[in-house]
Amino acid sequence: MSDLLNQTESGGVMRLAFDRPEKLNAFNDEMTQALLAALEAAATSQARVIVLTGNGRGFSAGQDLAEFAPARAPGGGTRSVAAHLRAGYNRIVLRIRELDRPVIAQMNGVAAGVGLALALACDFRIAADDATLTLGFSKIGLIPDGGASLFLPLLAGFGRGLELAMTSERISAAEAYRLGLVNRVVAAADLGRETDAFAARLVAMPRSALALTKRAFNAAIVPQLAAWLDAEADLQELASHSEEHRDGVRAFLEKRAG
Ligand code: T3D
Repeated sequence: MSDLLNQTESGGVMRLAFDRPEKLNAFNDEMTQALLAALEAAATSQARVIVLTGNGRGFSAGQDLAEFAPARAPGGGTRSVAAHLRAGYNRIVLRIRELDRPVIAQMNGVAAGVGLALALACDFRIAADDATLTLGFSKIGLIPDGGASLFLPLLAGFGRGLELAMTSERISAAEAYRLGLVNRVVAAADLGRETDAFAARLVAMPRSALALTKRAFNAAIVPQLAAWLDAEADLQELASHSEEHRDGVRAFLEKRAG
C-alpha cells in the first residue's frame, strides 16, 4: 500500500485514485508499482468494475520527468528506458487488458504522456468537460509508449492518431469525444456521479458475459499486445538516447517547454 494511490471499494466498484496532485499525478516508481500491485490484487477481489482516476486537477501527467532526468543525464547512470517500461507501464497495460472485468478511466483533468496511454488502454473513458489530453512524448524526443502507439490509432484512426502523436497538440475533452478517444464527456461537477452510474450499470450485467466479451475483443483486436509493447519499448530505448530527448526533458524542468 502506498500513500500515492488511494483505494476504496463499494457497490462492487474498486476505485484507485492517483494521489500526487501537486505534480498532476505524474508517475514516480512508487506510484507505478502501487498501481501494478493494486491491479494484480483486483484480479482476485470481489470488485466487478475498476475505476482509475486522479486526485486534484490532473488525471496523470505521465512519467515524472524530474525522477527520470538524473538517470538520463550524461554520467548520471545507466537506466534503460526499455527496462523501465517493461518493469512498470507495460505490465500495467497488460494487467488492465487481462483483468476479466471492465476498467474505466475517470478522466478528471489533464492526461499526458503515459498517463494518457494508460487511460487509452482502459475499456472505457469518461472525461470531465474541462479535462484535456496531450501525448506530450514528441516534445521531449520520445515516441508514444505504454501501448499508446497501438491504442491511439485504434481509437482515433491512423491519420489523426499520428497527428496527435507527432504534434503533441493538447486537445479538449469535446475534441477527444469527437475523435473517439473518450466514450463520454460530462460536466466536471457530475464526473464522480456519472462514472458511478455507468459502473453500476456494468455491475448489474452478467459477470461472465462481460469477462468473455472483453476476452473476445482482446483476441480480435489486440492479440499481439505483449509482443507489441515489447517492440514499442525497444523503439523508445532508441529515442531515449537522442540529444533531443535530453534537451526536451531539460527544457520542461527548466520551464522553457513550449
Ligand atoms: O522510462 C520510461 O518509462 C520512459 C517513459 C516515459 C513515459 C512518459 O510519460 S513521457 C511524457 C511525460 N509527460 C510529459 O511530458 C508531460 C509534462 N507535463 C506537461 O506538459 C504539463 O505539465 C501538462 C500539459 C501535463 C499540464 O500543464 P499545466 O500548465 O496545466 O501544469 P504545469 O504547471 O505544467 O504542472 C503543474 C506541476 O506539475 C508543475 O510543478 P511545479 O512547478 O508547480 O512544482 C510541473 O512541473 C509538474 N509536472 C507536470 N507534469 C510533470 C510534472 N512534474 C514531473 N513530471 C511530469 N511529467
